Amino acid sequence: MVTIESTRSKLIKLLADAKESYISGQQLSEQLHISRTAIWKHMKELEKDGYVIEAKPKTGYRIKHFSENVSANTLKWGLNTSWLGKEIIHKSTVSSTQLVAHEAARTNAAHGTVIIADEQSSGRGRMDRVWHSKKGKGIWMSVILRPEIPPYMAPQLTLMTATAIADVLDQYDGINPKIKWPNDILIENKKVAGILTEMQAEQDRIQYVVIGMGLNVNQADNELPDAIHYRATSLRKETANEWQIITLVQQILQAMEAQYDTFLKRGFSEIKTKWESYGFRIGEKISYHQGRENKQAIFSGIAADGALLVELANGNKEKIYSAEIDWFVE
Ligand code: BTX
Repeated sequence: MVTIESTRSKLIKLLADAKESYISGQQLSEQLHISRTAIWKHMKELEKDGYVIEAKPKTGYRIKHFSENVSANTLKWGLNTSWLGKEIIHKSTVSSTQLVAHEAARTNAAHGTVIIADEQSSGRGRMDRVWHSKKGKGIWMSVILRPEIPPYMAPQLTLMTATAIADVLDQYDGINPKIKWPNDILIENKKVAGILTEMQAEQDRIQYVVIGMGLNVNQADNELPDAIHYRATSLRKETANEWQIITLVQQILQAMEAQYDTFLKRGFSEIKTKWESYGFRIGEKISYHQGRENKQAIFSGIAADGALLVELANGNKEKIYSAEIDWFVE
């Protein structure tokens, strides 16, 4: 089935590939198998979504400016996935994309549905901590998954998502992402992204999982709140560039879909290896509290079930599921 969206995605790709040159209406109509009038109508729709298109009589069309307006359309056009983000719900302001996602999942939203907002008034982290989500400055997004895996494996999805985001950031020069177990992404020891996985499950079956991710993109130094200023960063702060939110969202969804498909087909081991290649402080000494005990051990990797693995001074290995970890012990 050829949908309007896939036609429009192909149209954008053709125009993008042509760079500065014009492509004639005739050529576009032949390649997309639609009439020249239909091409013209698609161009008008693209303009409504913020693209600037130049139409030159007897010559053709070219894109002068790609849209920077985040909308369900602009996110979908050019998105190269087969199931993730086929349904995108974009809102300008929400309390939390997690809440919208839970609501959508309860009312049967499909596997792979994405909820994204420009701004969250009550963005949340783990254990009801606050997640600052300044308008238009970052990616505040939740993904609904319906994985056919037992509930105990759900934490692996958090590690998978962190690895996908790290993979995307790692492609860019000057960005060296690290993942702080289990779910924070750091650049130069400062948090640039966090992931929050929430699940609705019965004893042995997952109904759905909502994976929320927050990525600081275009905040300037003074746009990160005082409370987190010294522990947080944004891509703009790290590179002194403005970043394209649409492109980053598309890259993250593409990476996440690929990792998820690998995970279902071949299990967790490839993701685990990749995660470990980004692991913050792997091979180094960390200090942690378990109950009243304060322990020190070498962080040696993650276990197949996603737990943190440490090696004690006596050579014994131990799994840690939740502990207060002091990452910065010398
Ligand atoms: P977390 O509990 O690991 O991190 C929360 C902590 O991170 C806060 O207590 C604060 O110290 C710090 N923090 C808050 N906002 C920021 C920020 N913008 N950048 C860096 N550090 C910050 C991590 O939880 C999981 C966060 C998930 C956020 C996404 S956004 C889309 C989705 N909707 C939603 O409400 N939450 C998720």
